[in-house]
Amino acid sequence: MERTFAIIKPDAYAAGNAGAIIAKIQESGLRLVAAKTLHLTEAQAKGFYAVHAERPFFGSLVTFMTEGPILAMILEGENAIRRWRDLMGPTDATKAPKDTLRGTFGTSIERNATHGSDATDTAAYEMGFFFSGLELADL
Ligand code: FUP
Repeated sequence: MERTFAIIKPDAYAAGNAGAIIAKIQESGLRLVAAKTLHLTEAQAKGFYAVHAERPFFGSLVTFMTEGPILAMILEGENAIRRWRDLMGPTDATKAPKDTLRGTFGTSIERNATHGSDATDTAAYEMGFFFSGLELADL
């Protein structure tokens, strides 16, 4: 059993697509362990994406991620990290297959609807960034 961290990003949340994305999660057999809506501050978005701080798209990415509310989630299942990334599709929504979440709900490489951790170490870090041990006890 594995857990991963997922976000419904401001574009998909504002467009009213959170419900459809959660339905896809549940159809896939992944378990929605925890979820909360929040509106990231600039400092929080910069902290979350610190690994990309030197990249040319960093400023624009932070502006996008703070433009409105997001839904932060923890998903659980066998191979949850891989399965959630397969459901999302590739980073660039314009190149993502139409049966993926990014292909369906995203519109560009930046406005790509969803986030998912890419490995066990980043999943652990990202879950801890958004959720406390108290919130996850007994889930
Ligand atoms: P992913 O793991 O698919 O979310 O992609 P990355 O970790 O490479 O990138 C993180 C986020 O940065 C992407 F979701 C969108 C944004 N990004 C851009 O805006 N432009 C780029 O050229 C690459 C990534």
